[in-house]
Amino acid sequence: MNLKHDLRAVARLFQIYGDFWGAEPYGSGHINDTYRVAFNQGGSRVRYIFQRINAGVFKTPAALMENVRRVTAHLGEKSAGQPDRSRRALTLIPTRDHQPFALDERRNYWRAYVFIEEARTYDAVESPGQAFEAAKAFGRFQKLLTDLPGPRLHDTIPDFHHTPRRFAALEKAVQADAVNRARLAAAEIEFALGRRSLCGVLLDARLPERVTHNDTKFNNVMLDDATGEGICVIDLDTVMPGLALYDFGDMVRTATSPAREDERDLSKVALQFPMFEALARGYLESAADFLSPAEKRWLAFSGKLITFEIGLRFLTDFLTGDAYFKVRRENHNLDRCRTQFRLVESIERQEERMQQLVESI
Ligand code: ADP
Ligand code: GN1
Ligand code: MG
Repeated sequence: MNLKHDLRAVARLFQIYGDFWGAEPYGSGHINDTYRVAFNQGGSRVRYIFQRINAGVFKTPAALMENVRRVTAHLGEKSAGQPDRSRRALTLIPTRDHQPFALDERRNYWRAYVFIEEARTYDAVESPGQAFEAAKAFGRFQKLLTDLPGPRLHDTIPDFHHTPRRFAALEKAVQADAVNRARLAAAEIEFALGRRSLCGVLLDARLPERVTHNDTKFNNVMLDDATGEGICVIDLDTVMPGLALYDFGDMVRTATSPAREDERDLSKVALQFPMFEALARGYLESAADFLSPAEKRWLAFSGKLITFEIGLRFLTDFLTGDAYFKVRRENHNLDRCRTQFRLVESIERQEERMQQLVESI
């Protein structure tokens, strides 16, 4: 296979023994370049995940990797002694000079992880059972990090979930209309601009800062093939100080509708109440004892806010020429925006019932 990068050369930078076997692009993330890389170690095939960190998105990769190193070490300690320890937290492979990341000749930043076998991610949720397991895993992730020793983690992307600033960025993109696409998105622009009042609600609610994941989309948790358990939370680039509700909100965004994020048939996009119920129950099973009453009060709302926020980001990226999210077809970011806004509408119709459910748990 013809790869963009020389993975064999990259592999030599890490403390991995045995013979390079092969590498292939892997996963469907929007940000980094991910490869599955195999080695022959004593006659067995052993696999790793290699990732080139997107330096356009992450301006301080060394600080980011410092966060990842601290967080994975802490989670690893917490699962010490458990049977499947190396499948329950990401394990970083150090470089030959004992660093958590390597720089190649072209100044690309690379990291390597132990490959988690017999588990997988899903781009769309298939059952309430999956939603429950994913939410329980993300809740546990937050809980295990409540006692992460100091100092405060780095902000890998400042204001990542600052919805009012995301809204302002959209307004600016609409005004500039740099690639002449506003005419293709008139309805979506109107939808967004009409909901300004949503943006500041959580910021005004005076909720506690916690260590949060900030990108808890459904395909960022691995489900065990045999048991279905949410065995490992992955994609730790945005683990940083944040609100617990950002994480719950992103679960609602990605694990209540069975449609893919870029589905073009919008009739498939809707919040399915049993999925929401499973998420709320799964999340609260691990997080209820550390969440404050105020955080619980805004759980149902957070889904609408984060869905709206990511919709704003897709729309902004569409209007500015797809500089941020990877796209694979024409109008891809507009399609993604449309599913988000359709889901916001679906949530608006069910909000009261969602709120009642959360209060009853
Ligand atoms: P991105 O930031 O681009 O979304 P991810 O870290 O989520 O990148 O990785 C992309 C995909 O690679 C994931 O959805 C998952 O399927 C797979 N993956 C990532 N890390 C591992 C791992 N340690 N073991 C097995 N699969 C992994
Ligand atoms: C990106 O890396 P990935 O694909 O898991 C993005 C998230 C968005 C998501 C939308 C660092 O997540 O914030 O919610 O796409 N990550 C970053 O699918 O911007
Ligand atoms: Mg991902």
